[in-house]
Amino acid sequence: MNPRIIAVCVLFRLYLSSSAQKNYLLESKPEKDQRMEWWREARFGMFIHWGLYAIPAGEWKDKTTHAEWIRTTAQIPLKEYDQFVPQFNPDQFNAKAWVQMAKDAGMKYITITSKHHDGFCLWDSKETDFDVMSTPFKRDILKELATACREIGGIRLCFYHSIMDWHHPDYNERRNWEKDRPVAGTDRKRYIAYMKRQLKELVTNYGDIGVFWFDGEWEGFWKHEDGVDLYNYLRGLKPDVIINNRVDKGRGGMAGMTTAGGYAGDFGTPEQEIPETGLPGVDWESCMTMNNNWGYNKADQQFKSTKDLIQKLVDIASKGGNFLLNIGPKADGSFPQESIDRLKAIGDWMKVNGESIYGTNASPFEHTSWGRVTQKTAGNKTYLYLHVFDWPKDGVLHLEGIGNKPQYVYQLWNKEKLPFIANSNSLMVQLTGPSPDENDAVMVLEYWEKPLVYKAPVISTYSADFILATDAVISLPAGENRTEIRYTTDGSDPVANSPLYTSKLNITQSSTVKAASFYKGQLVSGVVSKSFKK
Ligand code: H79
Repeated sequence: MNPRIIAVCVLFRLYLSSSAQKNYLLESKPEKDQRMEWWREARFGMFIHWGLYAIPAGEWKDKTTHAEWIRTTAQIPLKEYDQFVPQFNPDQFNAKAWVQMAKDAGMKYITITSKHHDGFCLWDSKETDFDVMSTPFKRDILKELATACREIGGIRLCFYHSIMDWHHPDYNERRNWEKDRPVAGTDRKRYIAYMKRQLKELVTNYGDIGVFWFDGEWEGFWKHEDGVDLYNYLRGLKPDVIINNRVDKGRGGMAGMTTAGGYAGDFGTPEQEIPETGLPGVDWESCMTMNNNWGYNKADQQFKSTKDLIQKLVDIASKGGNFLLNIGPKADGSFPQESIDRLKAIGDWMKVNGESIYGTNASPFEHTSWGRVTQKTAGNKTYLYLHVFDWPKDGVLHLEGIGNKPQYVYQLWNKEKLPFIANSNSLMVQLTGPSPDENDAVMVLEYWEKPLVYKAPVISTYSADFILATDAVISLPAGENRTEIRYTTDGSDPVANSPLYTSKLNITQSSTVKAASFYKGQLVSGVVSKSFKK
C-alpha cells in the first residue's frame, strides 16, 4: 500500500482513539439488557467497607461514633491520619474466607472499597504511595480477592471507588475545617487524570470486574461532563462493565434514583432505604448496613436481626431491585462475629429459598397483607412465589386480585402440594401450619399460562386544590384491558353498581373520589382514593 495512505490511516486511528470517545449513553435497550443480565439475575451482593479507618474502629478522643468518615467527622489532620499507614497489618485477612462467606450467604457479587473518601487504596497502585504497599502488610488485597473469586467461582468482584478524595492535593475541594492544605497550584484536571489511570489499573489487572460503584459525586468539584466522560472512558476500556448512577450528577438524594434523562449510570442507588414500590423498567440496588455503620465501629452493637435482613432482601426482590448488604471488617482482617452469624443464617435460608430470589421480577401485586411476592417466567410457565412473613391464624392464605387458576400450589421447601380454591378474583391456599420458617416461608403458584393479575386504577388530576372546578382522570395501568372502573365521590368504597367510569369527572365541590377495578361485576382490585379541595 502507498505509504502516504498508510500514514493517513494511522493518523486517523490515532484521532479516533484519542478524541472520539464512543458515547455509550446511546446504547440500545437489547444491548443494555444483555449487559445487565448477570446483575439482574444476582439480586444479592456483599458490600465491604475496609480501609485505614478500621484501625480506630470508630473511636477518636472522647467519641465512639465515627467510622469510615472519621478523618472528617473527627477532623483529623492529614499528617495524623497518615499514621494509620504503618499500623495497617491485618494478619487475619484471608481472601478465600471472605469470598466463601459471601458465596455461602447466597450472594453473587462483592463490591469492595478500592478507595473510600479518605483516599487510601487497597491495591498496589503505581499512581500513589498512599496504598496498601506502604503498610507493613504489603499485600495487594484486591489481587488476592480477584484470585479467590476466580478459584472459588460464582462471585463477581466489583469496586466501590470514591470520586471525592480527602488526601490527593488536586482534589481541591477542602473540608471547611482544613486550614493546612492550601489549594494554590492544584489542578482538578490532574486529579481526574490520576483517577482515570487508577481506574485503568483496576479494570485491567483484576480479572473480570462486574461493577464500578462510584460515590462522593455530590460535591461541586464533580461536574456532569466529568460523569459522562468517566462513564464513557470505563465502558471504552471494558464495554460490558456496569456503572452505578453516582458516576454522574443525576442522583436525587438518598432515595438514590436518577429520574431526569441525559445522565450517565446504569442503576439507581438508594442508600439505607428501600423504595416504596417497584419502579418498572428501572434497575436499582439498595445498599444497607447490618448495624449502623459502613466502616467497622467496635461500639456499634445495633445489628439488624436475621429475620429483618431476609425480609429486606425479599422486599427488595419483590420490587425488582438488588440488595447490597454491607460488612465492615475489623483492622485484623476478620469479619465481626455478628456479621458472620447473620451471613450464615441468611445462607441457610437462601439454600432452601434461593429460587424465589435469583432471576426474579417485581411482584405483579400492589399489596399483599401477609408478605411479599416475587415472580419468574420460564418458557410458558410462570412461578409466583408467595413469601409468607405473617402466618395466617386460620391457616388460609388469601391472594386477592388474581383471575386464573394455577396448575399447582406447593411449598417451596419440600415441593409438597397444597389444596387451594380459585375464585374469579382471588385464591385461597390451605397452608399446613405452623410456619416452618419464622423468617419467611415460601409457597409457589405454578402457572402454565400467564397469571391474570388485576390492577387498581390510578386517579390523576391537574390540581387537587381548585377554585371553581377541576377534572379527575381515572385510568388503568397499561395492558389492563379486561376490567372496568367503577367510582364514587361520596367517600364510600365503590361496589358493583357504583357508576361506571367512562370519561373524566368534572369536580365542582370538595370531595373524595374512590375507584376500583371490576371484572364481570366483581371487585378485583384494591380501592384507590384522592381528595379534592375547593
Ligand atoms: O460509603 C458509604 C458512606 O460512607 C457514603 N456512602 C455509603 C455507601 C456516604 N457518604 N456520605 N453519605 C454516605 C451521606 C451523605 C449524604 C449527603 Fe447528600 C451528601 C447529604 C448531602 C450531601 C447525597 C447528596 C445525599 C443528598 C445529597
